Amino acid sequence: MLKFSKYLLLFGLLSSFQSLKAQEKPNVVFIYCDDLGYGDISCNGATKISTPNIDRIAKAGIRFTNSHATSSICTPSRYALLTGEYPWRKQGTGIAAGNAGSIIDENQFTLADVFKGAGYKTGVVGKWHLGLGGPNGPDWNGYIKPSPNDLGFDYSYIIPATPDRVPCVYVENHHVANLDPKDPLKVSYDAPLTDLPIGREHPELLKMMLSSNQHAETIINGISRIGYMSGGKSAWWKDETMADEITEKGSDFIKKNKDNPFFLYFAIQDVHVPRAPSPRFVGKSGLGPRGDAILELDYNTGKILNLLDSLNLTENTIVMFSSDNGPVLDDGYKDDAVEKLNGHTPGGLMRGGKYSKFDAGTRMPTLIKWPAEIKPNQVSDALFSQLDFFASFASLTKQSLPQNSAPDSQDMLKVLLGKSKQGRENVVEQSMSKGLSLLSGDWKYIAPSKGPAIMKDKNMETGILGKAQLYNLKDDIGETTNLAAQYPEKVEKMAITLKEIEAAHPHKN
Ligand code: NG6
Ligand code: CA
Repeated sequence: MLKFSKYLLLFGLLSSFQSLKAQEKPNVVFIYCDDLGYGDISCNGATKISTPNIDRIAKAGIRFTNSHATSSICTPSRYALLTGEYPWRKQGTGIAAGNAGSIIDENQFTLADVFKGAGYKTGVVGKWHLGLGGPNGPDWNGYIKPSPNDLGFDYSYIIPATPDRVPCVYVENHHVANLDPKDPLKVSYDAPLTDLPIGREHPELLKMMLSSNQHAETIINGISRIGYMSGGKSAWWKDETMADEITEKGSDFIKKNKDNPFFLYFAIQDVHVPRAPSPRFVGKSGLGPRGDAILELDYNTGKILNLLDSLNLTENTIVMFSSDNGPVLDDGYKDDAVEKLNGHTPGGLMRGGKYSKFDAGTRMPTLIKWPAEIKPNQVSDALFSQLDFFASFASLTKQSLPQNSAPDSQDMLKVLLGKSKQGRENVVEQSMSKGLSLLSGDWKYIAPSKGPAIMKDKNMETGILGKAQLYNLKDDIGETTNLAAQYPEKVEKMAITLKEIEAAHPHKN
């Protein structure tokens, strides 16, 4: 009997040792959406739209209420996420053209490298928007380098820039996917390439009408885009199947790697313009295509969660959910986003949105679950930045970081696991107009800057020009009352802190 229980004890010890081992290397799936606002999901208070699958993540883990992208636009936020460096430290991190060269240096240590160093298989599917190839951009018809595969990812299947920008093709690892060499792909952001119609000349060919001239160039799939392209027809994407295809590629990556630790950066394009979700969702939200795209996003989030369930991976997989910048309604296409809003508040209680200096621009929906380690149903108001995933995952996977890498990332592992609510002391927010703001404790300081960002959408103001602004977010989360004149010392102190942060780690290249 004694012998038997001894074995039992030994067995118990061994299995707990093994599970501890496994928990050092949980799988990580990071669902990073595009232009989704804090208030766009029902677990953050949306009442006009329901997102039950996204809410599953919140229920099973932590919902963060004060977590930030570094910027209110895409490229810099994604740069910061993958490098742990404030994007404004480096030149050329603004919204990237579709033929831009790689913004991340090939020898820069990335978030994917952290996981790779820990023995993970790493993959990115979805929107990249960080440039490809050398300084003159990629060779679309040849071997593309650097691609994400040169930046720490073992596998990539990406939209090179944005869905509203050419080229309208996917890049898989180092090549344009499904390209027929007999029909080479040409891309230009300067000169029109003459053989394909362009939106501003052929509105009769458009299935999505334009609300401004920003997408008035090459028409692909009845939608005109930013930039010119021609050729490569066999490789063209179809907007209506894009989310399904990305989800399928992500699912394939998970299935293929189910027996080893993996990191999947699942950068789904919803709910960026052009909003052309699958017909399955059209008309279903009652809020027009933007709402329908949110339903599509929720559905595909559910697909990923269900896949993890069916593969028995849920327990030891971290699922994180966030967005690259705040919401925008009318962003150049007539898609009823304003007309059918129906009282929905994409930015939650915050003011502003995409491009903006106000908090809806960078305060992001942020959810995390990891059943093996994180207790369900938590809400955390800790100040967190997407910069911090880098150092936190290095800490989780016990990786030390090379010198000068991820200079702005802080180890917030305890916060991410719900074991502490002691977040950052401060975070810097960047707007489209490159204006910087500092959030610290209850206070937000917006530095005077030349501004303004382009903003035609009257519901999403961009900021006040030329003057310092100070808001107490505890009393005034909607940033309605500028207290700068009332607290000049606070303004001065925060301005100095911001300058100090700016000067702290010059970009090294
Ligand atoms: C802007 C585009 C907008 C969108 C955005 C990128 C104009 C006037 N506007 O410059 O349509 O493409 O860039 O969005 O061209 S983001 O989410 O990738 O930052
Ligand atoms: Ca975006």
